[in-house]
Amino acid sequence: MGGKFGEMSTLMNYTFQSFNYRDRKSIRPFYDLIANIAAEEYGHIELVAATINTMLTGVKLDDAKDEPYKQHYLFGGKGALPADSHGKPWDGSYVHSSGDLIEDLTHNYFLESGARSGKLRVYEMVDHPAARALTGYLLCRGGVHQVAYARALEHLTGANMSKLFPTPRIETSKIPECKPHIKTGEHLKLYMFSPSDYKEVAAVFNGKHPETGEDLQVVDHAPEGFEPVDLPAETDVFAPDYAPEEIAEIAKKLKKAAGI
Ligand code: MN3
Repeated sequence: MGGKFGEMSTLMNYTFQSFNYRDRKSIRPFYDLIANIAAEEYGHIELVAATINTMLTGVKLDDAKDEPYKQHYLFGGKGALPADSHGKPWDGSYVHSSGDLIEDLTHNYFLESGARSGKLRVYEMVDHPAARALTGYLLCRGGVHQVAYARALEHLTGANMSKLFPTPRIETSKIPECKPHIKTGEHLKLYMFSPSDYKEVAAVFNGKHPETGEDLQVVDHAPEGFEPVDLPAETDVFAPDYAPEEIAEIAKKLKKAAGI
């Protein structure tokens, strides 16, 4: 999750660009776009972490000997870490926040294009159902963000990014795990993470989806989400401890004392 084109990078690029955004009053619609996509990316890192934790559940340490990234087991206790697939830590130099809106939006379009290419390759590499479900969902949502930055640039410069740089050329609808999300319109929606604060995003995110020709939509609430899966303890790496029942007993006593 911590590669140059991974979810840590999309989250932190849009977060810093929105924090650094000046003259918001005059050019608010583009701020609203970047800030809301940043908010969604926070959910994406949680989702990737949940998938990594799911995939590492029940893996024997013996089987991890040949893994290229052993820190998942040795340091991470079968959990996610902000590093790429080789174990190189995520790096703040992956953030591009230049102070020039058109430069940043162009960077973001390129970032989402690279992210989509990476996900398509991951999809081909894996057969674990959790990994494929994850890539299916993120391809769908990353596709929306790619379209969003393309629309922003089109409004500002007239350049049709989807025609100028049509990459990757594999349509979202070709991936089976994307189909349930396309059915519910997830490929068309940009979410607002406040019903009242970001209404100007509708001035930028509009028009037709370049792949399907359907109308793009702004939705005035956050995505629904789902109940997180409570994964079992992994006692061979002491996660949460070699005797998790002792911690559970302490938690029980603390709750009782707090009247919970
Ligand atoms: Mn994302």
